[in-house]
Amino acid sequence: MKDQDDGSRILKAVLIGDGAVGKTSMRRNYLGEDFIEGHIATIGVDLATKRILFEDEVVKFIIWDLAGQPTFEKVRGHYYHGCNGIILVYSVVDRRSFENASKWLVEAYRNMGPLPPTVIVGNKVDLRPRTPAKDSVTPDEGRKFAEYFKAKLNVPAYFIETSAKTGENIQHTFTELLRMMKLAESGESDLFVG
Ligand code: G3D
Ligand code: MG
Repeated sequence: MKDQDDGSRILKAVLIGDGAVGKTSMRRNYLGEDFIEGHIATIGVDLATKRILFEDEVVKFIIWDLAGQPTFEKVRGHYYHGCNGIILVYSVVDRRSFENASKWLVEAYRNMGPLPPTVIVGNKVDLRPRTPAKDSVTPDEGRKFAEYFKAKLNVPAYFIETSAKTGENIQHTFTELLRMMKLAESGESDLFVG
């Protein structure tokens, strides 16, 4: 899709995952201070947009940030439409958010059909050393989930662990998603897990 003002390419991504896993923090860390933000309070949906320079091209990048409350599922469905990419976030120190990750993908699939490129993110890695092993999610578990999902739904998927607190791998997460979204748009999409 093209922007009507300046003809630049528009890429839309949606951030999904349980509440408090760090979706808003990741987006803010990635975009820095200089972005336009909107909030639809009634349904808890945030929207941020920024023009970025990616691979020598100005791209209007729109990030939808869907609230985690299951009650809003019907309304949320609307926001999946037309999305070019998904960032699914769980917290590596909240096993429940990892167990719910597949539910989020099922919801996305229900609303979009075949899924666009997806980055699966285990956030809050800075807290793992202080968390009992039984409560935390290992990189191996995350990677296996991403591999399973990629094979089952035939989706370009990439797995990464981040910290929105320290900034570890945040730029990389969004850059990888942009790269996959551009590839998918030009029909050259490959299937891989990082
Ligand atoms: P959400 O948008 O997914 O609901 P938020 O999550 O971005 O609002 O983050 C929820 C809480 O987790 C916030 O703490 C935020 O600061 C914290 N958080 C997010 N990412 C990280 C991370 O990588 N490491 C650590 N240590 N904390 C993180 P508060 O206290 O503001 O509720
Ligand atoms: Mg949020």
